[in-house]
Parts: sequence; C-alpha cells; structure tokens
Amino acid sequence: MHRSRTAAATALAVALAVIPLTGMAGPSGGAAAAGQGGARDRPGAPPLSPTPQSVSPRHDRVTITPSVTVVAGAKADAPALDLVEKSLKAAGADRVVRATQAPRGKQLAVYVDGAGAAAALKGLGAQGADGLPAEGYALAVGDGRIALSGKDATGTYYAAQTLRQLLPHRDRPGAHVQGTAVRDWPATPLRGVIEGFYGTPWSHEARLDQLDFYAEHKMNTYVYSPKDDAYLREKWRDPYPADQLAQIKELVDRARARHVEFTYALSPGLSVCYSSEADVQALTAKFQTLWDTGVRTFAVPLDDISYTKWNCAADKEKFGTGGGAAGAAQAHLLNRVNQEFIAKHPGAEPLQMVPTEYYDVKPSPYKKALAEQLDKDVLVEWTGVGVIAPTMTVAQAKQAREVFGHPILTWDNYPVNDYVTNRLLLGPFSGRQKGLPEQLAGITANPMIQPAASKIALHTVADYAWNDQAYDARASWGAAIEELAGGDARTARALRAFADANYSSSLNPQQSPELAAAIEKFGKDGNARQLDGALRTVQDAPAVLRDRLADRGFVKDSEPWLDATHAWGVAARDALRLLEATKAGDDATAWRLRQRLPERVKAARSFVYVDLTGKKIPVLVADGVLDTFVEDAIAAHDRALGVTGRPAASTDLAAYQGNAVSRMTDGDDATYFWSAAGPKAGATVRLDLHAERPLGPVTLAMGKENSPDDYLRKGVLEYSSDNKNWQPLTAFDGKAEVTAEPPAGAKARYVRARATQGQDSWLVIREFAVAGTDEVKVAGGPPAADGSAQRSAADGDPATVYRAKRAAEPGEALEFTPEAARSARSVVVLRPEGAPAGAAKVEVRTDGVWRTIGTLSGAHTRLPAGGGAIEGVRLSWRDGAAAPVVNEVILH
Ligand code: LTM
Repeated sequence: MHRSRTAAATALAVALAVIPLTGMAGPSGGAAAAGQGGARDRPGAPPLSPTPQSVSPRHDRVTITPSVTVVAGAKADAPALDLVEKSLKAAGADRVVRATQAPRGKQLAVYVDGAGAAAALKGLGAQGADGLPAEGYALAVGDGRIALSGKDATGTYYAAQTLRQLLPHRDRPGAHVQGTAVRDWPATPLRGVIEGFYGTPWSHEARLDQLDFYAEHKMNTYVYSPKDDAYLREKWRDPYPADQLAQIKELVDRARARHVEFTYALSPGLSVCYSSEADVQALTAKFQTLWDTGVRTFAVPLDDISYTKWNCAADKEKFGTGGGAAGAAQAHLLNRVNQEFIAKHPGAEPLQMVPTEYYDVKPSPYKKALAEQLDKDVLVEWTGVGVIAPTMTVAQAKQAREVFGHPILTWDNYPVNDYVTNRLLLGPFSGRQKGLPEQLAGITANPMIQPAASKIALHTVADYAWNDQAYDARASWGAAIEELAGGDARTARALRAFADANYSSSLNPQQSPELAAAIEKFGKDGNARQLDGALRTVQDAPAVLRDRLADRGFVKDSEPWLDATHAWGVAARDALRLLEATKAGDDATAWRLRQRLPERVKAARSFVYVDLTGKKIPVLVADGVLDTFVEDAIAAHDRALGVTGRPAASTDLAAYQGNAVSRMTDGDDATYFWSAAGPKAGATVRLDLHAERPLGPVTLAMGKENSPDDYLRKGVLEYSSDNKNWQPLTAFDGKAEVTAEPPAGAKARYVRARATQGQDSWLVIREFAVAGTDEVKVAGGPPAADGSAQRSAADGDPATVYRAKRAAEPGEALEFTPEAARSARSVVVLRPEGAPAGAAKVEVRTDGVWRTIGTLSGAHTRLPAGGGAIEGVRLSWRDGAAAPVVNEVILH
C-alpha cells in the first residue's frame, strides 16, 4: 500500500473535476441524478458508512440467486474477493463459485476488477475507477449483475466493503437488492487510529477486533503507540520477548489482510542521546525486528518529553541549548533513521514523527529547526491548537504546514480519555471544519482506554475523514449507534440513551443533550409521564445492553458507567416522583421519596473505574444534568416545605474527576471538592443559601490528609444579597481552616471564597458551611448524640438530623423558640422513615400558653397550628420513648 501524498492529491483534484457525475442509465433502468449517498438515496436502506462521495440510485434491482458466480480479474485483491463471497453468502446465496467467464442463464454475476468488471460497469452506464484518487472505487448493481472496480487493491477492498453494506442479511436466496451506482474515494490519504494514550494498553484481542472495525469503516491506519508499553518508551532499546513479538506479527498480518497499515511508533525521547551512534543503531535495530515481522510504516513520537534537558553531555556539546538545538538534534536523529533505514528498505512508507511542540502553530526556534533541517518527506503529527483541540480549522492546518514545513498528519486527541479517566466520551467527532482533510496527509484519532466503547466516536471519525463535505456529526453518531445495535430497536434505544448520558467532552461541551432537552421540556409542559419514560430508558439501558448488545467488549469496557447510569436513572425517577408528590400536596410520599434520595445519589456516585495503577476513580455519568435534576427536585421540596435547605454550591473551577463541588456542602468531612487545576486570581467557590437570611459563622475547611497543600493560599470570604455587590467578611492567608464571624445583623443570600492570588496547587474544600443565626433556638432534651446537634432539628435543612444520645426520660421535651413569634397554619415535624407514631405530644405556645395540637404520627407529621402567633413548639416525649430522631420542625 504505497501512498504518495502528492500523487493522492493530484488524483483527488482529477476526481473532483469529474463531479457531478453524468447519468448512469443502464439498459433496464435509467439512473437518477448522482447524490452524496446515505440512506437518503436508497429509501429504506441502512445508511452507507462512511458516506460515499457519490451514489446514484437506479430504477432496477438484482436478485440474489441460489448460485452466484464471481468473475475476478487476474489481479483482483484476495481479501476483497473473500469479503465479496462472504457477503453474498450472508445475503442468502447457497453457492458462490469463482469463474473466469460470465455465467449463462439468470444467475447473478459479480465482477471484481479486470476486463469483466470494466465491461459490466460500462454496461450499467457507470464510470470505471480510472481518474479516482488512491483507494477510490466504482461499484454498480443492476441488470442482473454487480461490478466492483478499484483504483488499486485497497479501492477494490473498499468496493467490497460497500457491497457488504448494500447486501441484505438472510438465510435463503431470493433477496432483492436495489440497483445502485457508487463512485467513491477518500477525502484524505491516511485515516485511522493511534493507540497513543496513557493507561492500560489495549489487549491483543481488542486490537484484532479494532482492525476489523477499521476495515469496515475504510480506515487504513493503525498506529501502535500505547504510552504504557515499556518496550516503546522506557525500554525502547530492548528487544521484545518472543511472545510479544509474535502477537505484533499477528496484528501486522491481520492489518494487512484488512488493508490497514500497521504503523510501529517507537518513542526513545525519555533517554535517547541524539548524537549517539549507538542509539541510532539501537533504534534502527529495533525497527529491523519489526520490519522482519512485516511492518512497513514507522514513526518516532517525541511528545511529552523535555527538550530543555539533554540525556547526554554529548548532545549539549554538539547541538547547544534551547528549542532550536532540540529541533536540530531531533532532525539529526530522524534524518539518520530516514536515510539509513527507511530509504534503504524498499517498500517502506514515509517516516512519521511527533514533534515535542505538537500542540500549536506558534513559530518558535524549535519548529524552525525542524522545518529547515528535517528531511522533507517525513510526516509531522500535530494535535491542532491545544493538546485537546475543541475545534480545528482549515486555516490552522495551513499554518501548521507552514510552520512545521512538512506534510501534517493530525494526532487528534478525541475520544481519548486518559486525562479524564472518570468519563466515557461517547459523543461524535465534532468541531472539525469541512475542507480540513484536503490540507492534511491524514487524520489519526487517539481513542479511549476502552477500545470497544471507542467505536461510537471512531465510527464518526471515519465518516469525517472519508467524506468531510457530507459529514453531519449528529447523523453520524446516530448511525454509529444503529450499527452497533445491529438493527435491534431496543438495543439501539438503550445504547443511544447510554451514549447520551456519556456525551460531553471538550469537543461536545453539552452533557446529555437529549436528556437535558427532555428535562427542559418537562420544565415547560409538566408532562411527567413523558419525562419518566425518558428516565426509565436511562435506568433500564444498562440491563438491555448487558442482555442484548452483541459487542461484549463494549459492555465490559463500560461496566462502572453502566452501573452508574442505572443508579442515576433510579435516583432521577425518584426525584421526578418527589416533584410530582410535592406538586400534588402528598406530603408523606414526598418526604419518603426525599429521604431516599441521598442514598440513591450516594449509590450513583459509588461506581469506580480502576486504572492501571489500581487507583479507584469514581465515574461520572450525565453530570450537570441528572445530579442537577435531583438537586432541583430537593430544592423544590424545600421551597414547598418552607425551609431554605442546603446551600447550592458552585464554582468556576473544573472539578478533578468525581470530586464535584456539591461535595463541599454534603456535611461529610471525608468527601471534598477538588479542583483540576491551580486557581487563578479571581477564581471563586460560591454558596447560594436560596434566600436572604441572617448570616451565622462561616466555615471553610480546605486541604486533606494526603494533599494538605491544596488550599487557597491567599483569598477572601465575601457575602452578598444580590450576587453582584459583595461585602468582605474576612481575608485569609496561609491557612487551610478558615472561620469568620459576620458582623451583627449581617444578612446574605450568597457567600463566596475568592482567590486573591493565583497558585499552582489545586484546591480541596472539604466543607464550606454557613451556620444560620439562631433564628430558632432549640433547648431541652434528650441531649444530642456525638456528631449530632439539637439545632439540626431547626436549621432549615431537612437533610441534617438531630439524634438523641439516649431514650427520653420522664417529662423530657425538646423545645423550639423562634426569635420572634410567627403565625403559621401548621406545624410539620419530619423524622426518618420508620419513626414511631405517638412518640411525642406536639404543643404550641401562643400568648404565653402551651396548647397540645396532636401527637407525632410517623415520619411525616403535619398538625394544624390552630391560629395565633406561635411563640414556641414543644415535643414532649412519651415516657420510655426510644432515643428520638428529628430531621426538622417547621412552622408553615
Ligand atoms: O497528544 C499527544 C501527542 N501526546 C499525549 C497523548 O499520549 C495523550 O493521550 C494525550 C491526551 O492526554 N495528550 C498528550 O499530550
């Protein structure tokens, strides 16, 4: 598969010159106008993927006869022929025979390359593959025959892949196939995947499976470059153990049989001495062992190394110091490899390299040295502007070519998740401008640590790289899901819900767009049944996928995310029920559901991904959507109860892994918010108390045992009523634990901590809390157990609990005294599920006189207050009542 960039570009220009295609009418059916073909052009048929450059539907069809003859040209590609035969059998043919002549009678004939295919294409009014770029092909189906012709062997193989998609699946002859003419070619020469992430490298089986997948999607490149394969980096000089080399050979063979170029990428940069003769020999010797297994494409990635530090004194002496010296040193080494290995191995593809400055287009001495000194035929890899480039434009690619002075192959860091191992990135490839592929030698995508789960995104990468002009990210995403679901509607629905719940990334900033839209719609039309349907799909998706998804690797890869998706679905459905019960005034049901939610959320947050080092990382699913929905439902319930509830936490800092900002208000000192970067001056973490209220002491507990330095070094605590005008509370400096006493009478709805200086260390906040002023004083007994407080029973937050230390003694009572007498229609007492009825008499004091209004009835008690301004509420415990537990006493 020798591909010359210039030849490909010229051929592409020729191909473009022949569009639009002229009519392709055949004797038995006129051709409709040529179009960019997905299912649009073939109603009822599954979309062809990647979308061909041109598809012309015909008005006839062919029948899969019991016996089909394949007439192959002398040089027809063997894997293409195998695939054609397999596809015909899968379409119902009992017998597929090979012949050199066309069959007699009504038997279906399939022509693959050679004079037969050329004549058949002509007979069907279709152009041949001449004039197409490398890997292009022509395919026509109609008038009792099928013809495939490739520009080259890979082109023929791709024609066979398209035929595979056109043919139905059935177990007996007689299927009809709609007449079609396809003329197709890739938008860019190299298209594929670079296994280039940190973390657990893919298994051998997964790699074999990936190679099949790439072939089906017309991707022709697999770069073997896992960062945590020691023989590629730390031990780059060492030869492979025999078993590992045997596996590589198996991959190389499989790749060749699938028209995928296995690219071997060796990264010596951690220890190489660029000027050392011995290291040049070590590098080329290692390449030679790979050449002997059949590898024909080589790369030398020099990313993620230091170029300000030499690995040997000789380099400093020879090249000097600074970026320019590093560029010269790398060019020196690579040119030797290029001239002494690549050039001396006929059949070797152009050398590829990853520069140390791979992530921008800024001119620099390093890039200048590479541009001027590196052999011109070396391909330079580039990640776009940014390591993870949210967008990539034609202009940037032109700049990259200019500044690096070499053909550019993108190393696109999507859907790689090694820097966010708590996430699966299941959204489509997006933000890449149309026209980009033409500027490039190719596109390689760095996938997730999870190979099978990467297939959704990789399907879309393949679509874009083949035909960027026809690319529609959402449509391609939908097609990827349909394909993985294998035509099963239930599986497709479940997979779509799961992918939607794991959608967001730097390329697709919106998390769970479909679920978020369903929640938004519910906010407008209140159609709970409809939202419950959507949430139920989310809740059930994991079980459906575990049960029905044919790609078992996908299920295995996704385990903790599947668990979390189910658990978030359960939590969100309870939250929806809570909203509905609250709306319906069904207090007892609402309170029961409300109490379940913290456990539901805890369960949803409990699932972990275990990384290469054994570290357990809590996974995120539908974050910012389902967790927010649950929080909003709780807040709505609080409003209905007439309490302020737990403050809502927010920040402009990204959270590190699952350490979400809500963890700093969960009342648990063992959990924390953890920023994913050092705060810059002006960064804030904020509390919204939901309503303006008198401000009690504010506590900010930062740092944690194994990262004690992760606290705001210099900052200020501030409060505000309108979230705009802020009053200083206290400034702090060099302290991880900060408390501040507000001035008497201070009222606020918002409290924030603001960094007044930037810092490198990240930020941990274990708890950020604002005590109310004692709006309601709680006194009496029994005393609270350790770790609990009586005032939790009247702090405005039903999630905090007063737990008595012991059973009530005779005559003991818990008394609540508001700062000022209040009128209220009822007294509500909230207690945990299972709290016994009759545990206390409930009394109110009006005009200085205590009056019994009823007894506690269970977890939820609402008693009419009986008129008058209430000066106090008393729970007089029944003699011998078990140690009381109270969430909240509310005057409402
Ligand atoms: O992107 C490049 C060239 N190098 C590394 C990758 O190995 C890594 O997978 C990605 C994402 O973390 N970032 C890199 O810098």
